[in-house]
Amino acid sequence: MPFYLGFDCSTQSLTAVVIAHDAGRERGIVFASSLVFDETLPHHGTRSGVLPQDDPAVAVSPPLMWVEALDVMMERLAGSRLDLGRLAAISGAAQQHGSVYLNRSSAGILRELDASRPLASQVGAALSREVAPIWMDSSTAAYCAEIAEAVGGDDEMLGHTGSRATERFAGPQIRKFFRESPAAYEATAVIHLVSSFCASLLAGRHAPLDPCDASGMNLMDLETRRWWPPALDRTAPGLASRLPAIVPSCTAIGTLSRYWRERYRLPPAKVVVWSGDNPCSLVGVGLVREGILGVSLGTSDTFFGPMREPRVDRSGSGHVFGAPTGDFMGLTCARNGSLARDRVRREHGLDWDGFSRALEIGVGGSKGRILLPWYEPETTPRVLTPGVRRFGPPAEQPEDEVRALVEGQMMSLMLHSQWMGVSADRIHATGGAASNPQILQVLADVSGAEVYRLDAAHSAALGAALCAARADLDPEGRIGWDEFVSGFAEPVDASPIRPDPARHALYEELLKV
Ligand code: XUL
Repeated sequence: MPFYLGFDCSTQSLTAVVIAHDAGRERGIVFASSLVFDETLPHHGTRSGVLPQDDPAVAVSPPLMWVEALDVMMERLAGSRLDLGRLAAISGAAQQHGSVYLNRSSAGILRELDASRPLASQVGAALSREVAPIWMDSSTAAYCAEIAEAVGGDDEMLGHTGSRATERFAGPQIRKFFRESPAAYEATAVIHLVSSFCASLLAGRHAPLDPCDASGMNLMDLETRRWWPPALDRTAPGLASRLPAIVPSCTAIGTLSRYWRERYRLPPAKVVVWSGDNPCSLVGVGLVREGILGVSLGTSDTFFGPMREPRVDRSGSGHVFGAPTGDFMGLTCARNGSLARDRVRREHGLDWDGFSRALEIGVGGSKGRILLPWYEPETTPRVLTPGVRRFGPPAEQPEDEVRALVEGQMMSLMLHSQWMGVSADRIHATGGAASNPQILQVLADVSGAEVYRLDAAHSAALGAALCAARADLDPEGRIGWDEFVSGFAEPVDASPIRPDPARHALYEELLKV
């Protein structure tokens, strides 16, 4: 049976997952390994994968760290007991929005990589910028405003690209580079996202982007899945000739270059276009048709799901990206997730068991109390002045406050995801707080959907491995995605958490409030 390799080059680590898949019933994960950049490659000087800066708004990482990590991970794979002769295709996911800048020698350097020398010692000479701005950067507000105004306003940008001009997106980052380092921009021949940069290293030539990751740049037209000329022109001169092509997701774009075949005795496996981590996670947690939504309950809470049509969030806080299935995905992120749950828990002197008990004994609907926990400025809805907002009668017991908080969070997530126009009968929940059944019960009651818990530890890398398999086994897409991912993205518990109809009716009323 063939093997498929998926990487996930995230902010803090590189993960590799190998699956066995032949489109039949026998399938599964046969290898998984992660390396944490700060620990394995400390000489790059990163903290949590990011280079320390004086200006807190600036977030950059060294691309050579990702290059070296790929080399180390391939060595690990080659040293494993896996029969890598069976490796048929490779793809990957990467943190979205980060941009990598390469010079005119880069095409030759990628083509001529010498298998006797480490990758990073050769690729350094291909960069026109030593650092890559990443998704945590928030230093481009002025450039976002310039670009938005020049294309005809935020609504125009939103309507075409799926997001308003967004600080962490690659387009505004590119404009900042062009305006602040014009000579270095001039010396730049190709601008990659982290995903297409990594794919280029594997294929030994400049790789294209897929529409999912390209939609996180404020440069691609969602309808046509092509670069949107007005945005290119207003972002930086000569940008069209510096961007990679866009090809459909799960497309084979070449074969593993001589460097990898000679250095690690790997076969000439197909290299499949890489994508962003969120789109790959969508596949990795089984969200392959409209009607299933995902909720990731972590430091921040994220609501995401497939959409057949590219509907956009006119309020400007949600994003629409492409999905690897060829559809679209909506994503809404609330910053005050576990952060707020932890604050309320500590304020009432509760441990997590106590927090769960409080949720259990509290009354559904909290007797009309609603708590909006904006301890930090909030992205969804946009709240610039932080502070907790309370409505209804004052809390008498800790459980009043705990329930009002979790209900407020879940109602807010539902309300601010309505723009996706997706009615979900099923929610796949992931993230640390998804191990708490009482929180998931509130989610089920508020949404009216059945909630399944999924283990998403390696979901992006798994999604990428599934895309690699898809490109090799079923490039025409004859097998339904549901069937293609079954056996991989399966719920942890056999039975879901079901909504209570009476409580759901109550929340429908409260949502109006
Ligand atoms: C999504 C986003 C992050 C990065 C992190 O818009 O900025 O989720 O993809 O990896």
